[in-house]
Amino acid sequence: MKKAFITGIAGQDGSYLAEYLLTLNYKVYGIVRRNSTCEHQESRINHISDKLNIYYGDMTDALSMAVILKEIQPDEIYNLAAMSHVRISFDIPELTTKVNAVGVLDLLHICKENCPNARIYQASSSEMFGNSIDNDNCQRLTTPMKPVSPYGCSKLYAYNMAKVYRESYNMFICNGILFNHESPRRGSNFVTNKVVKGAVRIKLGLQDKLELGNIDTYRDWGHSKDYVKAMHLILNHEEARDWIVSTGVTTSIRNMCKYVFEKLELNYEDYIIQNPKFMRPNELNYLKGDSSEIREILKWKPDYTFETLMDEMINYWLNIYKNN
Ligand code: F7E
Repeated sequence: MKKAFITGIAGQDGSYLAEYLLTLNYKVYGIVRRNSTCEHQESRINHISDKLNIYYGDMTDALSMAVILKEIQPDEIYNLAAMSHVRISFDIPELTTKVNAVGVLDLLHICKENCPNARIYQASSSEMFGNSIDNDNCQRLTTPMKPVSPYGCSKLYAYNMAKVYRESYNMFICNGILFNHESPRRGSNFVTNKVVKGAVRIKLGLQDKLELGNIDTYRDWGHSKDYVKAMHLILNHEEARDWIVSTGVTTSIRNMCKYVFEKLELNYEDYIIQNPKFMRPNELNYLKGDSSEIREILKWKPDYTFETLMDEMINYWLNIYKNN
């Protein structure tokens, strides 16, 4: 039985990955942070909690991480823990750096000392590209990385450090550069779930307006369930290298709003208002990833389209509110 260790196991990606690895007969371990209100902390993994091995841990606590990894000796490590909200990273840049950058350095070094043969997946992000874009309007591994947020900078540090440890110590470390990926389990302060939840609440008469920031940016949105399968393929390939994971389809936030509201027979323009509170000091305007390598070499392809992803999220929120 292979052993997998997941940081961020209680998050959107961590919970889908844990489910997927259980179906592949892995023994799954993970860490969760201590939280003063524990009620909702593990809501995404409660349904499989009896099959998981969960420890308290934190990316900023290298001592506990070293003890846990020495004991478990995992075959595969998926580092999905992060302070993942780009706008909030402007408010808490230091914590963002400690968790997303220094925390990853600690993890890599702990692995080098305690479990050097473990295969390590680092959750890298399309936010590392900033506003860099190739002539064909795509981002790929060779596109210059010029982040425009504390979050993007922290992820770029970790990305480079993962490569340094791979090349210096011959460790099996891979970066998956994932473009935006969503699901009903997405936090509702990210734009897709915020819009879907808000539109459903408006439809049901529970809310009048929806306040957003800049709706003229573009994102390449996939489904988290498809993307965690890519993570597993990446670690099980013969070569340790970096990959782009994306749909190759880009949609503006405005068009996403239009789609969601129209599905609910509403006109988005009647309900959306802009609030500077949700604007960022600097913005990444356009993302569209070229994932041809992972499709050709690892035979990965997403099952969901933008439309089926949004439809699943709409139905999720309709069910939540209709059953309460
Ligand atoms: O924003 C705009 C916002 O917060 C998308 C994370 O998973 O993907 C995610 O980062 C766009 C931006 O995702 C609101 O300005 C408008 O242009 O859903 P988001 P993100 O910043 O792209 C990358 C790949 C990651 O790695 C990150 O961890 O939507 N927008 N109005 C808004 N965004 C939010 N959150 N809230 C609004 O009210």
